[in-house]
Amino acid sequence: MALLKHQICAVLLLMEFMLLAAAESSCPAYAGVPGTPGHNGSPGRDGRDGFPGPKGEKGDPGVGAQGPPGKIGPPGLAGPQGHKGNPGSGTGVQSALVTRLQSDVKYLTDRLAVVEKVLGYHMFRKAGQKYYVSDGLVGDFEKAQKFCSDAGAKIVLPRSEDENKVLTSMQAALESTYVYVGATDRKKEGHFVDMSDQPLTFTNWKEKEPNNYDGVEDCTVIYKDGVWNDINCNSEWHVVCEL
Ligand SMILES: [Ca+2]
Ligand SMILES: [Ca+2]
Repeated sequence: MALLKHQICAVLLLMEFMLLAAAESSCPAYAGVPGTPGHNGSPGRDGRDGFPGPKGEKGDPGVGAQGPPGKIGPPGLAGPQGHKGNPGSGTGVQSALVTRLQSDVKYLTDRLAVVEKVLGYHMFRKAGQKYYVSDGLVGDFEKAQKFCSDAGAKIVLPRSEDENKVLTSMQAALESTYVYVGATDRKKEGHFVDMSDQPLTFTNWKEKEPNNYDGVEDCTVIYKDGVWNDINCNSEWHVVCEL
């Protein structure tokens, strides 16, 4: 009996609760009479700092006058020694290189001009830095001198044993008994000089030559065997020039 009483009470309480919930959600509310405004409250505490704002625009340059220079400061301490630098490439090195290249170009240009001239002759031989050239011309010493001078050259004159051998081989190719050599003693008997009136630095006189035979031998020729002989300048022999 007591149990039934408790169950009935629980059901009644549940129904009351459901009626109250339904009333909260579906019954219209009625506004009461507005009350009087309250007094202002006390100021709140300071808030936290805000985030930084965006960066402003760059300002105009100042117009103030430049102040006087300051005093020279004390010398600083010497720093540690630096690493070894790369090879320099300054204007001094470049200038020296340009000068060297210009010199090389001039040398090659001059040599090329000589070689081109040499190629215009019937026969030529290289003797050191010189070239011996011939067109097979035969004439007296004056004619030989003019022929070579007109070619911008001089009558051949060996300056060493090697050059003398080159001329000898060329003489054999020309099938010539004699070839004029650019040495004379026309200005001073017995004193042979080259075509620039300079003393000879190399000679290859045949034994007992120069002998100025009959007192008329002031010019020079080279034999097939390479030895030299003074001879009459009016006799005609092969002409070889040197460039
Ligand atoms: Ca003589
Ligand atoms: Ca002689």
